[in-house]
Amino acid sequence: MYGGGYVPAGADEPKAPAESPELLAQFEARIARGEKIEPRDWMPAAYRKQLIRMIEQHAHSEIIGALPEGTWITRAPGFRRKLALMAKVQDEVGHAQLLYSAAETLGKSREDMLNDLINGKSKYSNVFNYPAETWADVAVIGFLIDAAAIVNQVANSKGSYGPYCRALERICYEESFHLKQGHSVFVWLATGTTMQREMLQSALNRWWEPIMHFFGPSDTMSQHTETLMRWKVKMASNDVMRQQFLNMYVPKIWELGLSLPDPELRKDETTGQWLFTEPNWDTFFQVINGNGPCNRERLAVRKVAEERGAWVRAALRRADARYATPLA
Ligand code: BYC
Repeated sequence: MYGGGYVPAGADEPKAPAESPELLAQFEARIARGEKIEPRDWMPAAYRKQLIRMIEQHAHSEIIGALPEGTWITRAPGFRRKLALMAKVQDEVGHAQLLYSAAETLGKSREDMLNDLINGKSKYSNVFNYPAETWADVAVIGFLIDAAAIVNQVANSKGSYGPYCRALERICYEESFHLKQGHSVFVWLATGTTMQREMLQSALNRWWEPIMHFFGPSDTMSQHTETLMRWKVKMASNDVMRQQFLNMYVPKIWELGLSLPDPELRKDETTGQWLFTEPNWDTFFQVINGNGPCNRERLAVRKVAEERGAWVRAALRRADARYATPLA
């Protein structure tokens, strides 16, 4: 359903027709009609390349994203919280599985994707380059980062590439559980002792700018939005998604008596748009290009995991299996 990247050796693989204006027009007409593009359908090389880039980054974000919360499993306050967090972190790794399978249908092997992650060639979400300093960070990640991801994923699950959309639909079901888990911890701390509230407020202050960055650079700076929206890979621009998030979640934060570290943040009732201080985009580009507080540590952990797991992968590999060659 999601994958299908492997084909038996010697399978018949017809050569894809070269790109032509007619094929491109037919492809774009299918997208305009709302049809899903499937792995063996003709697609322009640029569509394939963009999808690989985006799905691969998304998959990496899930496995790297398991790390900050993962560090709190052993320290969760109580058995119920520990069980829920363990299940949540495990789900995130499962999401990576779904997404790597979806990206494999486009012709890039999982091994190449993981190598590109470890050697720093591929990006992953900015937010996972920050430490989870306290238990309140787990609340902020589970509530607000999962909420931000849901805004992005619900929209893009209506997109054009079948395997990615189906993976996103399933991921969203699980993310709604994650959001409940995060919200429960968040409300517990917000309505707890003074010390708990202060810990939550401090986590919120630290995470706010990374969360604003999460949706990507503002539309005037975004490189890929125009192409990706034309081909319905992205169903809304970075700014539109950021606005949706602010609209849905700022009131929920304020109603708990918490503040956000942006004096300009307010809804303009005449336009319905949220006004906010533009986050520092230099910081964002530093972080996504390897210079955030935890980038080196995150990749080092992944590298060790890859090295230690090599014998398991070797034991499971079928000698006659190979990756499908892309059809376009
Ligand atoms: N972080 O042209 P733009 C989760 C890069 S995990 C890092 O606007 P695009 C969870 C961008 O790649 C869910 N890099 O890009 C897991 C591009 O660089 P390259 C994570 C970013 O693609 C565990 C450059 O900036 N969600 O929920 O049109 C625990 C220019 O940007 C970011 C996804 O991965 C960023 N935030 O739009 C808890 C969603 N933003 O590639 C929770 C899938 C931008 O040219 N991805 N860049 O070198 C997307 O929807 C889109 O790729 C983005 C960016 C909206 C993020």
